[in-house]
Amino acid sequence: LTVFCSLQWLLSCSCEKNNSLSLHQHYLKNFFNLTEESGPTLRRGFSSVAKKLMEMQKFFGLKITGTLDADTLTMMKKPRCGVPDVDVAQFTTFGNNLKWEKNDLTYRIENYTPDMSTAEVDDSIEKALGVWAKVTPLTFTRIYSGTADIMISFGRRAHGDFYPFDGPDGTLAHAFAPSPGIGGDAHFDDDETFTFRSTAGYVLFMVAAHEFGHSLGLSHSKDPGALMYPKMVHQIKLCCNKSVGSGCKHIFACKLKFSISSLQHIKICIE
Ligand SMILES: [Ca+2]
Ligand SMILES: [Zn+2]
Ligand SMILES: [Zn+2]
Repeated sequence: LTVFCSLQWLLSCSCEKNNSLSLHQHYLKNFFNLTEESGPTLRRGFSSVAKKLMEMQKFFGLKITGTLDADTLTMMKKPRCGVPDVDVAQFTTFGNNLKWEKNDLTYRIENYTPDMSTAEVDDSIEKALGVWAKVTPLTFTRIYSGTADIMISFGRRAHGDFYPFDGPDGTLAHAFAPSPGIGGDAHFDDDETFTFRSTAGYVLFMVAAHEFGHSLGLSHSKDPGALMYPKMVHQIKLCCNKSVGSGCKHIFACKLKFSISSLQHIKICIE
């Protein structure tokens, strides 16, 4: 499956096998704020690409080599959230601990994915917001017209902000930290296959629960078990495995248990 996903990812960004340089620079630019002027290696010390590689390797707990080794490349090819792992000024204000100045928030589902029934999407979104309602003083009220604090939509490629999606796999979704306008909004890449409960596709509930963490001002966690870890796909697998092991067919049929050291490191476990 990993191989298949990687291949898809490569194809979707039209990077050729011998063109891994642009692939990794693209990744570092998107998620670790590699800037355009990163040209040839500096006379002394590390190039900016090497520095960013080390930053990335540190974030994901890889061996810090500053070079594009196999483990690093494998990590780069995994499907993930589109929000950067480090604070990136131009990507509004992620990681700056922004929060809403009110506790009662509204959300609106603007459109639907053809992958699921509208009832399944509604339910997944409600449950995903419910995760946060359980562990914060926040409430989420659905509205059906006008502008909500959290506007939820599915789109593909260029979809009205400065962060176009990338086709199947790669980036699955992104969301904006609390602020007026686009702040709080969550966008899902409709070139993905989202699912309510099957293992074929990305479980919308899990992806949405992660994205809404950003909608509330949280940035990524380095803890691979945390809901806010940037590679969301692991947790889905973890939950599926656990649920199978405990004789519980599906996460929605199980009682969700939360463990929190801080909100950023919240974990959803199967009880
Ligand atoms: Ca994608
Ligand atoms: Zn994220
Ligand atoms: Zn977007």
